Amino acid sequence: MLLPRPTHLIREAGHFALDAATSVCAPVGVADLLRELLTPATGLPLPPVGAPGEGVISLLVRDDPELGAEGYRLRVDPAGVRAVAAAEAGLRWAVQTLRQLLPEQVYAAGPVTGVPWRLPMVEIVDVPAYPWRGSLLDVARWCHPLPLLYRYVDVLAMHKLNTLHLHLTDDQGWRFEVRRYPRLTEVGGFRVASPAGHLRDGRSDGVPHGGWYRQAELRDLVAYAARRGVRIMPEIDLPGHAQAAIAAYPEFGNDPTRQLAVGTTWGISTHVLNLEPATLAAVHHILDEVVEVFPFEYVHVGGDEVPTAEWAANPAAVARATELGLPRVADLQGWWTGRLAEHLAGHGRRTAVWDELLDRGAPAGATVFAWRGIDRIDAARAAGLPVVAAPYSHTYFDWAESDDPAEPLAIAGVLPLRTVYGFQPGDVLGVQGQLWSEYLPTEQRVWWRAFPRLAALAEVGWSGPVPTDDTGAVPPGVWAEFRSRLTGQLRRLDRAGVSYRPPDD
Ligand code: TNX
Repeated sequence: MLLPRPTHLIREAGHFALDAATSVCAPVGVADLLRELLTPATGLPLPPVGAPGEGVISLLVRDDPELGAEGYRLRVDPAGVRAVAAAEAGLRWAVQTLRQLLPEQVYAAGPVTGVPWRLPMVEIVDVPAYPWRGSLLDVARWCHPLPLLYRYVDVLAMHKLNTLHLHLTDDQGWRFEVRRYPRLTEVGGFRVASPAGHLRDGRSDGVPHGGWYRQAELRDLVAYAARRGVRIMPEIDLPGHAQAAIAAYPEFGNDPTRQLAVGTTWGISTHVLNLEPATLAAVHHILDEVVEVFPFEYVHVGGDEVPTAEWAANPAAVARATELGLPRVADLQGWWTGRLAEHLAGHGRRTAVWDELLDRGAPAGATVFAWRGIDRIDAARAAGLPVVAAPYSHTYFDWAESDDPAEPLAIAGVLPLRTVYGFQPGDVLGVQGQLWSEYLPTEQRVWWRAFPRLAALAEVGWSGPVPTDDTGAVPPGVWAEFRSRLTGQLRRLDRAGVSYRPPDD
């Protein structure tokens, strides 16, 4: 019934029935969350009460070394509910578990009558396998509206996923308002056209697209997510995938006399930032505003797919490489990213980067997002760096789920649900599923590609990888057990009004 599967669960005979008299004893934020999640459908007021007792839902912070930062214990019996956790984060997950223990109608946005709001009698101890359980959403390729981002946060929290990685900038759009550089969004937020069909077809839709988020809007989203235990990691992708920024400020590029347009095709732009002190200072200013809006400890500065031809042709860049004693012009990327990491460290922040930095001198202590295959996970670990496992082979949900020609258009590749569920991340900080949005222009497409695969990855991240057979396949019994719980989870999504791709088997 529960997804992700809890570490220990004992089901006993009996129930606790919620009614108008049921009250809640919990830290204010946790009690508010419980009401926010249960009251709309149940209509129950769930008022606060000062002490635990008969008929009370108690959610309490108690020292408990076994539970770590996010674990919780939960007991439901006919007299009430008692959950404990070492921190409020664990209590928030306990709230999500309580919601899953109720009939699925609790996920409806409005009142549902005629449902017995009963919790089964259970004893649960639940501690996540990995501290980083993330989902990347690319809002640069298509500027998805804020209501989708709010729903996305809700659904991450339902799956005990604790991190939303917001990919805010790319060649085709800059979505983060920067007060000091308004053209980043005014110019960089809009493009004149997008590819029609697949990039390889070479057609353009001729339709302008654009948009961006105000800092105040993002702050509200961050606060909403925080109430649900979801942290938002911003990504400002630099110094490549930055054509939108160079279109806005040609002086950031390698030829300040050239006016580029915001990208209108997908792929890898050859245009990258220059490495001049003035541009570095501008990037520092941009990051200063990023950290004001996003309190999360990590800031992702990208670093994927950075072509170096423009640096090689730029005498200033070549001279800098020589002056720094760098053997290759490409190594300038490591040096430059190191300057960003230092700047972020000055703000008390940690730097996250894509795994390309491993080949170009990753900054000391940077957290590596390994995407170009499983071997990149090992490479990051060998370099002594913390790593989030995000390999395309198991976590690229922009890939189609099957090779059925009827699948909606996808970038490349096939990633079946079973492959995701069989993922063995190894000894890493955690896992993350990627929704690059080149081919996800609408909310419906986003959900189609996100679920059910994100549910499978959430379970890998929280419950730990499942045993696989010699061929790396998930054994039939293990699969069947997951599938039956997944069916229940998909009913919850139905009630929440979230669509998904029906599983094949
Ligand atoms: C590679 S993954 C990219 C993205 C694309 C993605 C499409 C990564 C760090 N860079 O720019 O959207 O492939 O699958």
